[in-house]
Amino acid sequence: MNLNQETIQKLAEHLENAELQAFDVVKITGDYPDMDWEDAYAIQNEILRRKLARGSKVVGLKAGLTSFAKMKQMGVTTPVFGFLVDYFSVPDGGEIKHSELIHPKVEPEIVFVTKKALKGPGCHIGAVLAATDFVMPGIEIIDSRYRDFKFDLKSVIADNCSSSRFVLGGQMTPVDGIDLRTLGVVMEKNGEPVAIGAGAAVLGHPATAIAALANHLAQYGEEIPAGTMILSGGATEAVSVAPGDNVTLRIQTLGSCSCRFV
Ligand code: 0L1
Ligand code: MG
Repeated sequence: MNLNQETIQKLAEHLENAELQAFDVVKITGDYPDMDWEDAYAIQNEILRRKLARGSKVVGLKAGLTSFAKMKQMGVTTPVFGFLVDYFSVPDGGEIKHSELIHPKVEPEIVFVTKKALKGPGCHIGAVLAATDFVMPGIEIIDSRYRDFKFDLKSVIADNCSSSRFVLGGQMTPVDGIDLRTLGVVMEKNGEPVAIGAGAAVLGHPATAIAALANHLAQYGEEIPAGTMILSGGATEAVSVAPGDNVTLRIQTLGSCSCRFV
């Protein structure tokens, strides 16, 4: 690690204030070019610690930047991982106040819920599928705290990977007998398809993103506990939304979910 604890706390407060008060900031590596990967996750963990201290609960985890479309959109080559807390959750068909966010975008995701713990290193898609209770559709609402979504990977990790809100819905679908790679994904904005993809867009198979998360946590001696909900990453590029927009995600076999920006 290159940053001291005081700096980590200061940067966590800075980024969390930007999230809670909905203002944008410039990427933090501009002022702290020596920040390393451990520092980036330490800042993210400090943001989590602050939220837990105020009574928030962790309700899931996420993998981000897992599709080739997203990697290309953001100019990066590696996935990132973050946490989801209770107030990020929006009911299916629910409203999201655009004014509480900075510049939200929506992503269509295949969501996993585990029934057994997953532990790396060496976690692979076979282990993930065996440990999956069910999958379902999820819309992730990302809202980078960085001006115009301009960042580098370390800045994004520190910012909890742009996590902001999510909507789950559709059918709780067991993975036996379905090929997650070939499931069609259609995201509509105001009734028009705006992003179209398939499960394989996420690292070739969306379970790969869950295995990557387990292998990432193993570096810290942690695992994915049984009963964890995990967003596997956008299957297409993220799409900007404005007040008044209705978003519906349809995933073949898994059903649909929706939300409205007000
Ligand atoms: O969930 C995601 O793929 C987002 C990761 C962070 C980068 C971004 O804001 O697009
Ligand atoms: Mg995402």
